[in-house]
Amino acid sequence: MDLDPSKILIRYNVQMEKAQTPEDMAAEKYPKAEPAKTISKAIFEGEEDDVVEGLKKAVAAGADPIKMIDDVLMPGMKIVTDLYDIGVIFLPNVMMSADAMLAGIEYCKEKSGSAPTPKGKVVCHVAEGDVHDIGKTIVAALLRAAGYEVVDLGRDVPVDEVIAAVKKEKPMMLTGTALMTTTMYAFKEVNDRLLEAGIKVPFQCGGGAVNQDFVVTYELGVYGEEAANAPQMAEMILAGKSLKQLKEHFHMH
Ligand code: B12
Repeated sequence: MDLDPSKILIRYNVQMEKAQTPEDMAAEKYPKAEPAKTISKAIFEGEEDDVVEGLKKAVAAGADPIKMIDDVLMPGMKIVTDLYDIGVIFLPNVMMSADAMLAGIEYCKEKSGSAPTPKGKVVCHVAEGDVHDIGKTIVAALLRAAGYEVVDLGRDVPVDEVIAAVKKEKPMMLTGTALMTTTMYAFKEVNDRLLEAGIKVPFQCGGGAVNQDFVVTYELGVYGEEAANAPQMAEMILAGKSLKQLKEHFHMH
């Protein structure tokens, strides 16, 4: 019998993966419609100018710049992080893509023209010890775009600084971002210190490391899965919803 074992002992899925370049794999994930396709490709390639150029054309053709953040820029960035997660591309690629996406967000913010009187004040920060600030930057951008004044404390913010800022600014809401399982515990400390000071501000927490199971362990915490949940929660606070109602809305039971 002239059987060739190399033809039998093949995992076709592995062979497929090897034959594809990262560019091919990204191309398969791009949305089919324009301008999302061109802009997603520009994000993947880290081409800031092309991202902004694509947005300019879309806005000139009547697209809502704020909707472009949610509908085009965020899904475009997700393609990049998904490919990073399965080991197809590496950190420098992610960083370049994030910069291109953030340039797009800046452009959309400028184009939207901010509301004359802010609807309320929100303090945003990244947990002490954590430098991952891309998600926080998106959260702050969406809040600003939705008409809120944002006091952005930046990344790796000591608990003391968060407490001092909340006392000074008296925000309607506080946000926290943590991407590492080691840094998210700072949120519990912030919670305890706020309660000690008698401040019951809703504290929405998100970021890669954070999940609902963790956030429910501290009283002021409300879990936020996506950046878009931040302006949604701010709207609910304006509408008079209590902390309990916010938790009921954002937490799966
Ligand atoms: C980019 C990146 C970096 C960049 C960060 C640059 C920057 N300016 O942010 C650099 C290169 C600096 C970096 C450094 C490190 N990193 Co890093 N990094 C990443 C990476 C690839 C992407 C993170 C990211 O930006 N995602 C995109 C953003 C948009 O997602 P996001 O923040 O989660 O935000 C989304 C939601 O969560 C939500 N959200 C976020 N915050 C909030 C808040 C509210 C209120 C709401 C409603 C929603 C919300 O909104 C966003 C969009 O919807 C991840 C891997 C991954 N795939 O996630 C690793 C990762 C986070 N890094 C990791 C590690 C370990 C490190 C280092 C320690 C590496 C090292 N040995 O030096 C250092 C950390 C240094 C430090 N002290 O912080 C680990 C963390 C592991 C863990 N679970 O603890 C990860 C998961 C990689 C891994 N798989 O191991 N990193």
